[in-house]
Amino acid sequence: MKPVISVIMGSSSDFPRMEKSLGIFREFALHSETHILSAHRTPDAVTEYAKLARSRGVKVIIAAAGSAAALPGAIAAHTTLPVIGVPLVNPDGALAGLDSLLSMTQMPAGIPVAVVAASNAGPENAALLAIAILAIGDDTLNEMLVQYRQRQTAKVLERDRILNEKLRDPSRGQVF
Ligand code: AIR
Repeated sequence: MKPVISVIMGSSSDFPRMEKSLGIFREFALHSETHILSAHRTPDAVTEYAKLARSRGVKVIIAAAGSAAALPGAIAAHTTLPVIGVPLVNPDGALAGLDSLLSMTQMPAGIPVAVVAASNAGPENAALLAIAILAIGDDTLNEMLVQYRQRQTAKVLERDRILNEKLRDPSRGQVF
């Protein structure tokens, strides 16, 4: 089966955080492909990948990088596919993720990159946004997204119930 979603990351050091996206795709039974490609260290490979992705059947590209995170923009420059940037924190960096966030959100007019949260929520939200894009033309996938949100809502309401139960108990210890 051809992968419809692609997850590209700038370094193998990004993988532990991007694994979350892959887990979401497994949950939705979506076929994705994953590569390590760097806008600066492997510029020709990034260009080649971006140019061929659409003809290979890819529909959405997630591009994650830390520091001088040119990867989503470099990919977007060579494809009309939607590109979702995930700004990561480089633990060896000095700017705590502000560098990658600004790199991804300052694209020039004409070459858009959608950027998700600059936090631990980023990889999950990138996957969910990619799925939402695919779900525009796929009712089954959309139903799975609706159910994902329903489970999430139920979890929060359950936490609320537990919280209030504990708050009513004067002998309570730590609430959460
Ligand atoms: N990076 C790699 N090529 C260009 C950039 N901006 C990013 C990686 C990673 C960070 O630099 O995405 O988040 C540090 O990479 P490494 O390989 O030194 O651990």
